[in-house]
Amino acid sequence: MPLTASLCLAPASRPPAPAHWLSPPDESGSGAKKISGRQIADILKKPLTSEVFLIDHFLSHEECDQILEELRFAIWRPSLTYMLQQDGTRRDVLSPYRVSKTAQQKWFSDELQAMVAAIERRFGEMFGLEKANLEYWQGTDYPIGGSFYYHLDSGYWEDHYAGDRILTLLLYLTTPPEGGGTHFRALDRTVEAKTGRLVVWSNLFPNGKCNHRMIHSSVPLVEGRKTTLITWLRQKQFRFF
Ligand SMILES: O=C(O)CCC(=O)C(=O)O
Repeated sequence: MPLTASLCLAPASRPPAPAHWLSPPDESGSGAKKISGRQIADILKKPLTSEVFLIDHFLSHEECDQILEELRFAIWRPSLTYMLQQDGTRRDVLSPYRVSKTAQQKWFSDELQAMVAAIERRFGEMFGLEKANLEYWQGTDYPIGGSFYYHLDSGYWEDHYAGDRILTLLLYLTTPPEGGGTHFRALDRTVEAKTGRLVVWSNLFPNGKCNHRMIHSSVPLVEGRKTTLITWLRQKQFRFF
């Protein structure tokens, strides 16, 4: 059953929260590779252009299952796209270019909040990134045929208090048998969606300007289920706790 079809706020029974979730990579058996973490840390020091990094098994299958279970209790809404309007402003609007549902972090359960906090600690340990500069997480769930047409994740927030999006950090929680990958048109590269895979890319040139070569899409889902967690690293502090 697709995730979005089985949402409820007060389930009769819910699994207990994992006691020790997301242990450090070396102990978890998740196979996360520190070497790749260093590569990502390098982007933060000196942004490389047109690079896409993968870390397979960043999350174990069990961790993904636990997140998926908790996402059932989030509130899902049709995904919005930040688009230029006729009056010259940009707004989040419903659009045929994006067919999916989104759960904003503010609607995550306490258990899921703890899980994403653990992921952020791992980002900190592996990549040395500043968690206060991360946007709030979003869960995304695509129906069969669902997709997100080619777009850029940066270039819209130069005047925002937190600046633009340096990095995109996308976690696939499922492995669709067909479709559902992420396609980088200018790089001629498709990243397949695989359970536990983290894909990270740099959106900006070293001078802070948008790198248009990072245009990408979520490829239409043909079979199975595609559910992801995504966040973005801003140039400056985004969250004030
Ligand atoms: O899920 C994907 O493959 C890409 C998602 C994406 O581009 C986005 O949410 O901005």
